[in-house]
Amino acid sequence: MSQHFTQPVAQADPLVAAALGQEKQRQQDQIELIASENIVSRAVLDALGHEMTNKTLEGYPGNRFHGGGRFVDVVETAAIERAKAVFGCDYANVQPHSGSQANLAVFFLLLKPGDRVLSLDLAAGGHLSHGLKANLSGRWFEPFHYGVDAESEVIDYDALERQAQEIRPKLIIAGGSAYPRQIDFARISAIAKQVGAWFHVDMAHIAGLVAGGAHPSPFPHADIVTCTTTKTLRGPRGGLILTNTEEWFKKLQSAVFPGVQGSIHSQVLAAKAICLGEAQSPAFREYAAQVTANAAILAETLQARGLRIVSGGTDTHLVLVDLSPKGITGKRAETVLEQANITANKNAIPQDSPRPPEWVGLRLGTGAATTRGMGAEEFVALGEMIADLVEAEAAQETEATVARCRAQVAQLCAAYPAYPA
Ligand code: DSN
Repeated sequence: MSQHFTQPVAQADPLVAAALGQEKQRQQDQIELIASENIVSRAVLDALGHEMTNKTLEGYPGNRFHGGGRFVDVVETAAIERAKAVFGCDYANVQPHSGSQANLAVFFLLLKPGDRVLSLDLAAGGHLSHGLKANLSGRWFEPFHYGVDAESEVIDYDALERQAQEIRPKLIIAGGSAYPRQIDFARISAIAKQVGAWFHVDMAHIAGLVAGGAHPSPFPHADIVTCTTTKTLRGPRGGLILTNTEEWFKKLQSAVFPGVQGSIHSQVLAAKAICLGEAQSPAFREYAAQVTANAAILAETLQARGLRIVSGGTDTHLVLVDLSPKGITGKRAETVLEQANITANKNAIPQDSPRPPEWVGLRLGTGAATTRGMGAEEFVALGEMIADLVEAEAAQETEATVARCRAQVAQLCAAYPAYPA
């Protein structure tokens, strides 16, 4: 009998099985501080590995282009209803395969090629799908970017207003990948209305904080909201589009399918439904509050050790460190942290070099380690270790510090396991 239906990956493909096993072990052995990552529940993992992956469907629940979709209809409908309940909005499309796909669908819905878009500058924390020249959004539309105040490193709303009045964009976007402060959604919405622009919030990074009540919601200020279901929302890789605007909804459905996507990822819709169900629980609210508390403690600890924190702190899960006073790049810090089994990433900071190897920012996020159960005490310890490692790297004397931190990280990982072996 063919082993197609029975053979586990360990026998079917030893090379891939080894990498899968090693990745699982890496996640157990390293403390994850990449701000866009998290650790999903066993239930989400189960859905992602489910036979539902075999099902091809286009269209929407009750109106598909293929037969046999009744059980996928159940999970897609659950995901839609839960997304609406979690984020307090009237309409949700849960099909985008990623946050970038969700943003592309919004562009397709609202803009014509060549229309002007005003979004947060990448170095100030924006996202490449908001009009980077190398991205389709920047190639086919006309992007302009607003930035942060040079002193406070918080969005300069007065400058944004002047810029919007001057360029009259069709769309203003708020949100991104590395902005650590709360965004004044009401203020940007007022600016958008003043200049006749639509207001789009990409809350990819903070969606879990919004869901858990640890960050203000972009509703009712935004016309349209996108997010990923990864990151602080702690679900599978994928995107959501949310709105209260009834007259757009039919067009939005068409903008996603067949506008920018074909068939759905059925098993991912099941995982999205699960994570959105989890986000409605009291435990999720506690998690979201702990994520922001941990980020504040981490920022304070690093500051007390003499590291400069961009904007002077954080209101979210995200802490951005400026390493320029220490004379090292983000890449060097990322590398020495990884030697000690702490994972983070180099990042641009406001006014940074356009060349990634020269970036002087280090981006840290608290979602994944908070999910493992780490709290204030552990984040103080992590802050101390990061400061020690940065100092050691700056002094080019890393061996002893890396060995000590590695041992301390091993203890933390043993105390807060990710998944059972
Ligand atoms: N936008 C990238 C990040 O924030 O790391 C991936 O989601």
